[in-house]
Amino acid sequence: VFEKVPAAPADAIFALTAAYKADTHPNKVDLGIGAYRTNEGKPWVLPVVKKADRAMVNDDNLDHEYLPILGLMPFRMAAAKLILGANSNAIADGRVGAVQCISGTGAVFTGAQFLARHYPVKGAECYISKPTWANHRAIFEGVGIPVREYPYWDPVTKGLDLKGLLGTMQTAPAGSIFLLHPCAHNPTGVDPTPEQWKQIADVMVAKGHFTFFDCAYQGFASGNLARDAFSVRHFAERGIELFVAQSFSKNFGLYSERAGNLTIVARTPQIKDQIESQIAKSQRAVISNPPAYGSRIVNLVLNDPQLNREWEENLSTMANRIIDMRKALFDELTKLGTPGKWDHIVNQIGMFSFTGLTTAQVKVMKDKYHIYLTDNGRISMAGINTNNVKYVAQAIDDVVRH
Ligand code: PLP
Ligand code: TYF
Repeated sequence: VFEKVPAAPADAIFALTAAYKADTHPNKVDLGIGAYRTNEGKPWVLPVVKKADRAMVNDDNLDHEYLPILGLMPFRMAAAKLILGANSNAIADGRVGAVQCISGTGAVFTGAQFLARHYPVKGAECYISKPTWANHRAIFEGVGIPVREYPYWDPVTKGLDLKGLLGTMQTAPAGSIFLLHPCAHNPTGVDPTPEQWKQIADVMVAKGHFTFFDCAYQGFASGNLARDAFSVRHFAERGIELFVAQSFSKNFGLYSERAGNLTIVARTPQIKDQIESQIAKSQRAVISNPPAYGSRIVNLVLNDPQLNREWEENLSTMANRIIDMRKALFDELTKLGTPGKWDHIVNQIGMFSFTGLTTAQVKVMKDKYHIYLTDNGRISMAGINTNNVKYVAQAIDDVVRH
């Protein structure tokens, strides 16, 4: 019955990982998928996660019963507090909801599906940054919300196109949905400054747009949880209703455990309850109830002051290694006198750097040097280490000169 079904293209990022793994060249480098690596190029189980893991194994009170439909209650509350801050007025008012989801991807989907069913602005479209994480378009279109783009990356300055962004926000029909990255923008590594966030919030309020944050890198960007949450907290303090999708893949290194949360800041406690009840109804039909393992680890760490401190140290380890590698790559390019300006490598933030390399140059990086990065010139900084930074810089130098 399915012979007419056309084959879908493979996911570009996961295909890149597969190509890297299949490559037998001794100097190969994986700068593709956004996953943290140690200086030895290995995945890292955070020491604090190991500790929480051991505590769980020895806890005879834990079992494998189903979680509630909306997930593990203390995890949901801790996640909301993490992003909004312990002193959040919205939390004190009782108008913050939270839903445990299948990691950040599931949280974006859950929020998008709710909007598709209940957002009251007829024909509202979702604006995503140009460029953005490829899944954003797929998720919103998948639930039937048309997608448009707002300018974000300025190829000339290799920084933020604030004028373009604000201009599109101004001209978009009132009540549009805007998907924003609160920190460590994927793929560009370019974030608005606090002052720029205030300007963005001004326009969002003036136009009555709906704010949907997708936060996949809290603590991972700067090593500081509050600094990375500035945008979300600023919007919430101004009384803006919003959704925040939270992923614990990167900041806890829990990629495959799918620990995530959708935090909901509603206008009143009653509206919060209405939203949660509808999401519970939808969630029941998609996953019935979320998985326990990753959320239990996050919950243990967030609700224990000592473990929480250790987690922040682990976050600093990751953030600082990446910041060091930005500097190292920049220094090597400077030493080589590579044509062009490269300070964006150190100015960008988070997991990625948007190098400005063209698709043709990326192909040479792959074919000649066995260095794997996405076609848009994005490199995962976590793939760079003291052993390969010279090699990567020499390859960039070569492709830029030819
Ligand atoms: N949103 C952005 C911008 C991301 O970069 C990612 C992945 O890295 C995610 C969401 C979701 O990831 P996950 O589903 O693993 O939490
Ligand atoms: O952009 C990246 O590399 C990360 C990892 O479906 C990722 O965000 C990529 C694709 C995907 C899930 C995670």
